[in-house]
Parts: sequence; C-alpha cells; structure tokens
Amino acid sequence: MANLEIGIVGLPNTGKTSVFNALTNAGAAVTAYGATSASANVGVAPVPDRRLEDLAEAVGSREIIPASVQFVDVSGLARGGAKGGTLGGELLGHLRAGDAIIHVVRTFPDEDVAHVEGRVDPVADAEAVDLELVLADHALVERRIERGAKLARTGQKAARDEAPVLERLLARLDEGLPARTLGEPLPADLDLLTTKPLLYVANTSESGDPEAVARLREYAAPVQVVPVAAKFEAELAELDDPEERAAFLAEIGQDQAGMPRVAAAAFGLLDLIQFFTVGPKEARAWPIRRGGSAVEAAGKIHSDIARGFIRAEVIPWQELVASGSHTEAAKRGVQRVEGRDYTVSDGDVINVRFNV
Ligand SMILES: Nc1nc2c(ncn2[C@@H]2O[C@H](COP(=O)(O)OP(=O)(O)OP(=O)(O)O)[C@@H](O)[C@H]2O)c(=O)[nH]1
Ligand SMILES: [Mg+2]
Repeated sequence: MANLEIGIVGLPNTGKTSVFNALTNAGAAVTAYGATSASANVGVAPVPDRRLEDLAEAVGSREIIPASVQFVDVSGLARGGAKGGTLGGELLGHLRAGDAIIHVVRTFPDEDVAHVEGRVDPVADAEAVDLELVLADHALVERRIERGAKLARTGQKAARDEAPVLERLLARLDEGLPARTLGEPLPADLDLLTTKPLLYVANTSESGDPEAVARLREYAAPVQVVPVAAKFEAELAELDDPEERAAFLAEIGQDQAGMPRVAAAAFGLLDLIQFFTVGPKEARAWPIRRGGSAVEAAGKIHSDIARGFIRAEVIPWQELVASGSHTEAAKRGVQRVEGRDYTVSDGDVINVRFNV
C-alpha cells in the first residue's frame, strides 16, 4: 500500500519506462521505437531511510517497512496531444489523480534510440510537454468558465465569485505559463495539472551529460532536476548481488542509486516528513505532511487509533537508537508524553495509546 502516487510524463522514447523500472524493479517492457502501449505500468518503490535501519538494529526489529511511493508510467504523450484530445483518457486521468508529476526529459545521445523530432534537445522537449500540460489545464478552465457563466445566470453566487480568478488563470495559461505561476488561491476542486508539485528527471547517459543537464536546470528553475542514468540503473536493478551493484555505481562515481534519490526528492517535493513506529515485530516509517498533528499521525496508522486517541509517547529517533529500547528511553527521561494537538517532528518515534 503506497503512501502517495506520482504520474510519470515525457515525450515518447525518453526513457519513462526505464525510469519506472529502475524505480520499482518492475521489469516492464521497453522499446526503441516509441511503440506506445495502451495501458499504464503501475509499481511501488520504497523510500529507503537510514534512520529506520539504525532503529531496527538498535531495538532488534525483525522487519523494516519504509515509506513508499506509487509510480504510474503511462505511454508517451505526443506533441499536440492535449489539443487533439489524445491526452484525454487514460494519461490525463492518471495525472490528475496523482499527488505529483515526474517529467522525464531525455539528455542521453544514442543513435540507436529514435527521437520523435529526430534530434536530442532537452529544453525544447521539456517545453513541448510542459505546453501540453498547460493546454490540458486551459481546456479544463475554459469548460469551468462556461459552466460557471450558466450557473451565475441562475443566481449561484459561488460561480459568480470565482469567475474573476478563473479569467486571470485562463490568461496566464493562454501565455503558455503553468497555473502555479499565478500565485493566487484557486478553487480547491479544480484538478489542475500545472499546480501539482513537479520534478524533472534528466535521463542521462552513464557520463551524466553535464552540459545538457545544466541547460535543463536553467530552464526548469525553480523546479528541481534530478539526473539519473535510467538505462544503466534499470540494468543495475536486475543484479541481485548488492556488492556487484555497489561496484557498478562506483564506476559512474555514485554512492547511491539515482532512484532512491528520485523517490526521496519526490517526497521532499510534497513537503512530507516521516515518523516511525518501532517494536520487536517491525520498524516502520509513515509519511505525514509537515506540521501534521499527533492525532493525524495516529490516523495514518489506523482510523480506529485516531478515534480512540488518548496520548502519544514520543521519542526522538536518535534517543531510541542510543537507548536501545522504549523502556530504557523512558528510564533516561527522553520519552515525552504528548496530546492530540502535538506537532509531529521529522524522525519522531511515536507510540499511540488509545481506547478501543
Ligand atoms: N542509451 C540510452 N538508452 C536509453 C536510456 N534510457 C532509455 N533508453 C532506451 O530508449 C528506448 C526507450 O526507452 P523507454 O524507457 O521504453 O522509453 P519510454 O519513454 O517509456 O517510451 P514510450 O513509452 O514508448 O513513450 C529503449 O530502447 C531504452 O533502452 C538511457 O539512459 N541511455
Ligand atoms: Mg514507456
């Protein structure tokens, strides 16, 4: 069960499925001709966290359960797709339903892999896809304005009130700019693509394509670009031996596979923090929005636990690692008792006392 869902977009043949495979170890088919398949690849990737491993070791937990992200890889989006309606259906649905979007941009030069435009130009590619997303939102806002005009005539105040901001939004989209640049609160039920948290993944060759990545960064700023050698890492993900994997990574000067970095970046993008539940059975990470309360944390674990909430026993993770057990932590006075409104800190180990 994944904690959040992220849609993967990009031009055909940019390596979306390779990125997806490296992220999820799913082994979906990749093709060199942009042979787009109709259905989506769906897979779950863990967000590894060193703290969780330290906790499990200190306390002797039998199992480690990291937080997870669900990725949905849908087949390539073509230029003009939004206008022509090919961005309708499945792709749009997945993207609108997700919590964030990963936009894969090809920087790797490879004669054997066809490019839809016959050349590799990461900034032009990124612009083309970004424009498709803007156009899809444009269509959505236009429909909303039309519907709103009808409702306003029948005297519905809400529809009348939101009309000015929708017009400003439409003008922004008309300029080809994403809705997030408007900087105004928008109607909450407006499912825009271009307000979603966004992350670019530069799909590089093993050399890392520093020049192309730098150009893409300049275009993308302030949005983050995470470079990943997807094909290389997808091959890497197939190796069972961790030592062999580490040796391959060292060869391209990385100490960590790119994909955990992508998953972690996606996590940061959504401004999520993690709290932990730790016992002999398992050490488990739970994501929660920054600023979330103890009772919200309880609700992540189970709605019954939130309903019956009495108090939260909280130990900062380092203190539990140093103590080796909850009992010892309590003896040392590093365990606090907090109420339902307590604001959870990143790395809190939480034990909720509740009524059933
Ligand atoms: N040289 C090189 N080739 C890559 C890299 N990433 C992907 N490829 C190749 O590019 C082709 C397309 O990769 P996919 O991952 O299927 O691309 P996609 O974006 O999912 O393609 P569609 O779903 O058809 O739009 C395959 O032949 C991959 O092996 C890379 O980093 N370097
Ligand atoms: Mg694909």
